[in-house]
Amino acid sequence: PVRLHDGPPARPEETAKQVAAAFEEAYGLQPAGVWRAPGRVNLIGEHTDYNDGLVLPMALPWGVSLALAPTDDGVVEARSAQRPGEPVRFAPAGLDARAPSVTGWAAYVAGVFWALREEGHLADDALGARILLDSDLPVGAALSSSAALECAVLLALVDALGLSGLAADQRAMVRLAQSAENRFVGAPTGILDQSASLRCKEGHALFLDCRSEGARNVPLPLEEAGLRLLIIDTRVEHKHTESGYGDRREECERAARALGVPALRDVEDLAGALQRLDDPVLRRRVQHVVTEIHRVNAVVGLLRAGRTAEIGAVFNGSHLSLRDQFEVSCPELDVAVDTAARKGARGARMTGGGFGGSAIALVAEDRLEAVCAGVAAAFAERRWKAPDFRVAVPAAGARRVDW
Ligand code: GAF
Repeated sequence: PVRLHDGPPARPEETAKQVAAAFEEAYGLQPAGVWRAPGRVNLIGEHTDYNDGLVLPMALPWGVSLALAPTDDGVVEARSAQRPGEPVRFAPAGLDARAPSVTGWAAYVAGVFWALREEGHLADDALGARILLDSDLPVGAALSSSAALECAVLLALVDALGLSGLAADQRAMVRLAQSAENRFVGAPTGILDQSASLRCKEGHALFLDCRSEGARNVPLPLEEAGLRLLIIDTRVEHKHTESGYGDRREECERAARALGVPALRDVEDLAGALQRLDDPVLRRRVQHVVTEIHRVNAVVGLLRAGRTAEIGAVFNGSHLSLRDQFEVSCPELDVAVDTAARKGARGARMTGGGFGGSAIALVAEDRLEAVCAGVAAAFAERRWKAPDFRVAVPAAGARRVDW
């Protein structure tokens, strides 16, 4: 039998207690608190966020837990349980986005300090911090480990420093975390991941309009419908800083300019728009974005009507569109999706940016074992790395965790 990844995730309170103890041991002082920000899967609405479109993510029970204490020595020292013996130090007042001196995982930490200073929230040059973090999210699996890290740092600072204006404004928090990623780390992402990490609710998906930033928490009663949401991590690492993601974004912007609309969200007559574009590549990109936005509305409609199992068919359509029109899938994602469907999943699709990472499959409880076994066998036949399986439930957004 195929074993699911490590069983259920650790209880956040248990993790918080361990992270606080590790913090005290590393720094010899008490943290001001422990905060936790989750990763996400996007149920539908892929590559629509930077086209001002609609998305429907849910937060995962896996995430980044982080202990923090502010200091007045002007230095941030950060440690990660995943990189023992590698503390990173930087002075927030000396950070420069044009000449980044902090790289790797710590760039996401530094990016948040940089963005807070840039927006005028951290004027004091003497402000520093001690940070210790622990993550149970795989890196490069398209489950949003970077946004979870940014959001954990941001929420911890907002809370520990009493930045009440920001604390009361989730949209501003999202934009700040996005600016850390876009302008400091250099990955041109939209607002999907940070919104999911900060704004999701337990038991719900987040129906987000990326233009107005208005959002609703939509109930997602998977278990009640006898369904499981399976995450298949292909273990092909994806990165947003590499060219594919930026190229797609640029193609969408070019198509919107050619069509004379502010964003592809504004294309009303798809057939007419396709006729007006000469470039077949741009036609494919537009076809995906416009139909994907319709698919988000379709899934929300089905959920509201209590027809939960039927969202699987819409997942299948989304995957084909991402594979053939937007061209961001890869052989491992295609095999995971096709095999899941053949073994009885109600639907499956790649999730996140693509070019590797994870697929999601909606599976009836009694087909779970067969789907996992089928996908594992299909990967083994091709001599690919064994995929990693997790069953996800819609979890809470970022919060302080007391124990
Ligand atoms: C990545 C990005 F970070 C998101 O902003 C979004 O564009 C997604 O890819 C594709 O839907 O996760």
